[in-house]
Amino acid sequence: MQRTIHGAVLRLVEGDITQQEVDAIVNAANSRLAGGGGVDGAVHRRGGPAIMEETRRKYPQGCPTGSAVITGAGALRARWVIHAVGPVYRDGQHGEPELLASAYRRSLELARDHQCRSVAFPSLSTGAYRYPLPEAARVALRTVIDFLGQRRGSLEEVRFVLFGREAYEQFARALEELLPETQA
Ligand code: AR6
Repeated sequence: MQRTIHGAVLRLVEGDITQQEVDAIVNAANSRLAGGGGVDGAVHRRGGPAIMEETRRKYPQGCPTGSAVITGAGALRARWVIHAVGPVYRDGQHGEPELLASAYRRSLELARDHQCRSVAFPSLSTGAYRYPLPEAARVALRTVIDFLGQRRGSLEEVRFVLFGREAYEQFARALEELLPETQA
């Protein structure tokens, strides 16, 4: 499924973020940038030790929740890895939507600032951090749509790589609500 926003493509695919051939992939990191499971585990396993070495060297203080940092991509097909830190979901009343939107926005800014034409995101915070998928999908898509609408810069494609059919369907439903096909 895809939509065009001010000439840029917003695309939803089902798949594995580490296999994407894009300028930058986004990692679902933690604020210590310490590595972990899920996307983070896959990124460091497939990308090799160079990514963690660079992360430790450049960002020894870690990265606050709602922000992101960038490194090279080691053995991955992408050129860059953007390590984004989404919020741990509690009840939705502790600033989670704002922090999640901010993690996406900062990642998009980093991609643009590094002249990326394409960037691929996983669904941040919806695994170990337990953000409910339908709500997370709405926040994620709205943030990307706003960004592409306002200040696209170099970006020609923003891709969401959803892990499994269910995640894909949730994102597809949210995108259809936000940008119905007839208006796209
Ligand atoms: N490609 C795309 N999506 C994936 C992949 C993959 N290879 N693997 C999992 N997902 P998570 P979080 C989906 O837990 O919730 C780590 O330990 C998954 O189904 O990776 O932001 C970090 O170190 C889910 O929908 O990230 C942090 O401590 C989504 O990606 C913490 O987990 C995000 O799941 C971050 O938690």
